Amino acid sequence: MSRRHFFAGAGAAVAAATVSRSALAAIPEAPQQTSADTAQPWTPSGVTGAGRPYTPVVTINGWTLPWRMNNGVKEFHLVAEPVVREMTPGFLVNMWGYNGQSPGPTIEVVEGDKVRIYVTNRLPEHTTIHWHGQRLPNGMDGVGGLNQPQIPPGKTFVYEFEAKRPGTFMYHPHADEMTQMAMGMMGFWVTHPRKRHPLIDDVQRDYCFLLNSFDVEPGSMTPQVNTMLDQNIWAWNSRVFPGLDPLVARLNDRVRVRIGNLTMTNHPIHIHGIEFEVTGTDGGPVPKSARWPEVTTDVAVGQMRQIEFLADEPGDWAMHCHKSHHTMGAMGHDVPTMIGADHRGLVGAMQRANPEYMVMGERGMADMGEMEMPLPHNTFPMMTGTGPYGAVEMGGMFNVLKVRADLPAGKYTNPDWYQQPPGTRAFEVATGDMPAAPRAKAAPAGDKPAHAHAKKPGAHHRHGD
Ligand SMILES: [Cu+2]
Repeated sequence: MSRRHFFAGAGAAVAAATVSRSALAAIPEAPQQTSADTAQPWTPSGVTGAGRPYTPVVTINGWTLPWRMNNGVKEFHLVAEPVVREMTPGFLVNMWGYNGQSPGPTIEVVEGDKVRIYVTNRLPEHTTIHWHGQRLPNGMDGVGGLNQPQIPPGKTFVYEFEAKRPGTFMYHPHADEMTQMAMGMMGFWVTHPRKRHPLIDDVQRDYCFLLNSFDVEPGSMTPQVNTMLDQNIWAWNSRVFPGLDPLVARLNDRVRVRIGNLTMTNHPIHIHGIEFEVTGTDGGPVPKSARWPEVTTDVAVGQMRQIEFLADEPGDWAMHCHKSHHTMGAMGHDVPTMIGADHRGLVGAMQRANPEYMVMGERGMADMGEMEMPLPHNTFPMMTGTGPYGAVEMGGMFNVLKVRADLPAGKYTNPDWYQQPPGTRAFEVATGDMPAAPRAKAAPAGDKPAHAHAKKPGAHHRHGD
């Protein structure tokens, strides 16, 4: 899964700058990740002095960057580079990221750690990294032009600071941000407390993901970077349902989920079946007196929210952004509402002129979930995914929290669908035949025909076209 090697490009850049062989050897290796699967927690082997044991964070469809100790400093090597990210099986997108993936690997350290991060730029343009939320020397804050010169293509810069505050952070470029973040350059950062912290509870599961969005024209492979608000792909860690790995928990585990928003709009993140509290933000742990129970928390642009709950209800619980357009795949924005419109008599006439003509949405859009319509190459359906009872009719920012009594402690493997105890599922009662729902009256003569409401199969309209 994880392929580790010395990064040749960095060596070439440094060698060209006539640095000695010993300096060359001083650059830590840059592990690469080739898989979009959720990596098992990474824990250093044989390393002492790493602080108290902590529950490692699990990055949904991501991984944690291995480090090495060098004279008491934790050394990391990030490589900014073009990557191909599988957003869901069958849908590949050209992105920019770090060490083979977008988002980049999660950086996981302990409060008080001295950290040295090598950043090699393999992009076609300059970049920097800003360490969102960290207390650090001004010259390490990563705003190109303000705090440091830009990192030119082919060069390696080093950031050094102490991870002073425990908490939930992220990293991203502060150079040509619009382009570089629209292309997927971002990553997570978790600093665990060194000792027992009055506002940071022990948890059995600790998950993290970034909210991100892309504008990828169906059938194409590279995001449009100038799109301000009309992104059509709403993702967690550059993955979309049904490509997202579930959050799994053993019954009665205490679970922490860390969420950061690097899209251009807010996302009300909602979990079914349990209540949670916001226990921290990128500003630090929330005082206990300032916490209240929620089932939805809004994560605004540039914010991070750390939520915690007791997984004390077994089942397969939906977890999703509550903006319903964000739980859909690449879709059209200018499809008119057809609910209640009566197309009887129209379809036959239209199909004589255009055999592909079909009516969509007359009874709502739910048919879309099961409709096997031809799609352009390299995209994913607007509503998709299958559960134990049929089409889930979702896409984008939708995932499942799987709580199981029989899940071994510390295991993150994806269990099968929940077996509901007999008699605990919504059921049908006999009512006899009900009259059909009323339809709109036929339009009076002279009104415009409904042809403007038709949509060819596979056609993807975009807002603003
Ligand atoms: Cu959303």
